[in-house]
Amino acid sequence: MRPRLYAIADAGVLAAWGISLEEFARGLRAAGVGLVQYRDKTGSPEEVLRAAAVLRDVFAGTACRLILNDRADLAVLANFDGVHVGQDDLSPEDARRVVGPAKIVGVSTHTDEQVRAAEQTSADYIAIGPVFATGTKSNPDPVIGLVGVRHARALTTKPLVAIGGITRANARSVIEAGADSVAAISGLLAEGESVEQVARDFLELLR
Ligand code: TZP
Ligand code: MG
Repeated sequence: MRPRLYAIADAGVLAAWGISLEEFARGLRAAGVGLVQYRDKTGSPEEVLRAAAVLRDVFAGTACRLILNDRADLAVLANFDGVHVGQDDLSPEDARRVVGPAKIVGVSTHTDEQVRAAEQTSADYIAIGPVFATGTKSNPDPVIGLVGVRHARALTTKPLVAIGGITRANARSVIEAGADSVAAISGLLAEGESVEQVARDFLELLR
């Protein structure tokens, strides 16, 4: 299954918007989002586990898969469905050793070379980006554009997730460039609109 929308709940972004994780997650759930990542670049391990438990509760009884950013060990402890590693985290193979064969391992890539390398691993999906300029990531890699998505598509048959600056306005073009899914962080937040409505819009325009 390759869900079209990969919603990322980023602790820092939610704090900046003054939205609780629970409220955000309830919006995603109401919209029927099928894949959610929790990303916290500053929290302690126990804080991350507490947040993970909130997500587990909100999505209980749904088929939504929950992925933890960076930390394979905490993904297991939180009973999440998988882990997402970047180029500076555990390698996909080491993450796989921690989470086991049944869980999802995703890996971030930023260049053709990294996509080629990720293709040779047991990663279940490959994320490529930043597609567009993003204010969410500190020290982002160079923007790859839709042409970078097309390159990545040609280099892997694994599910391809595009990330970075993706909004409702450009999401369709990213899928047309060959991505299976679009990941969105700040693109899910819009002044005066509910998370549920924005997520519903994404799902509708990506159908
Ligand atoms: N990896 C590449 S860009 C990015 C990550 C984690 C941040 C994307 O955030 P946004 O708000 O969807 O542009
Ligand atoms: Mg990481």
